[in-house]
Amino acid sequence: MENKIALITGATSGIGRACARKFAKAGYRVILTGRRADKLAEIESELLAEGAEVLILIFDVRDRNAATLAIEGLPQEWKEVDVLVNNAGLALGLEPEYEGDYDDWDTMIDTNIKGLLTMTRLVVPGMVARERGHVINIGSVAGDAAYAGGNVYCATKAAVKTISDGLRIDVADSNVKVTNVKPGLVETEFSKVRFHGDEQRADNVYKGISPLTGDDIADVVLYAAQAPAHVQIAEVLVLATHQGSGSVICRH
Ligand code: NDP
Ligand code: 8X3
Repeated sequence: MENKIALITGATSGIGRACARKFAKAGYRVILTGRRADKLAEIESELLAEGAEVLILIFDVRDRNAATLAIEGLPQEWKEVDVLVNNAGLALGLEPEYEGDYDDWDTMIDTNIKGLLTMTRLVVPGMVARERGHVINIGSVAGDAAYAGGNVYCATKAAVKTISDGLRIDVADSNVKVTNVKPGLVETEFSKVRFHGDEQRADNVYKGISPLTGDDIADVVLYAAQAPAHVQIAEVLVLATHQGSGSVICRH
């Protein structure tokens, strides 16, 4: 049998890029998506040099037509996706809800909720028809409880939890599995994006604590993907050791 195929959204950086490396190393053929063509080309060359099979797709998950064209246009030998890692996502801003930015809200909702749903809608029918597959959504500790300034971002990740639970119920009569991986503080481009490029402010988020890395989360994602056929890892919360919850972080 051919090696399994993993489709990872948001593979240009952070958790998605780490998943791309781990899945490729584990022998998966990887389909990597994102908006930044240069970053995708970089990771593609790196993985090709290591002998992996890689296909890159450049599109914005908010653009339903582009996503549809990309998935429906997959070459025949790449169509049977075994694992969909719905990772593409972001936070924008940390303002109180009553001072939030309308555009930031739209971007988070359109990416983290609607983009994830679009990818699920495009890929899961094939999984159900083939009687095999696994959707691994990257949720967050932020979806468990709101924290100061987290409001809309936290709501999008709470939605990821509910959407994961809903899908798990809807595919329970098939062999398709659904996992929601909920990381805590992971040092990636996440905070730089959240603070609109303010590196100093982004660095402060990880001061005085050993944060998780993209690799730490990729290990969990791969573990869930490789669990035996009868084992469905439904949800995993992964925190840094000195993090008690979304809002309790002990800095030394
Ligand atoms: P990064 O900013 O490093 O990576 C985000 C990835 O998402 C990039 O590859 C980016 O690619 C992609 N992306 C963002 N918007 C879009 C879009 N509209 N269309 C396609 N791709 C998009 O952050 P992380 O790796 O930390 O974040 C990955 C996921 O993990 C997110 O869902 C985030 O909410 C979640 N998470 C992160 C935590 C953290 O502390 N870092 C903790 C908990 C959850 P490009 O810009 O090239 O399109
Ligand atoms: C990302 C983790 O705590 O910054 O979802 O929201 S947090």
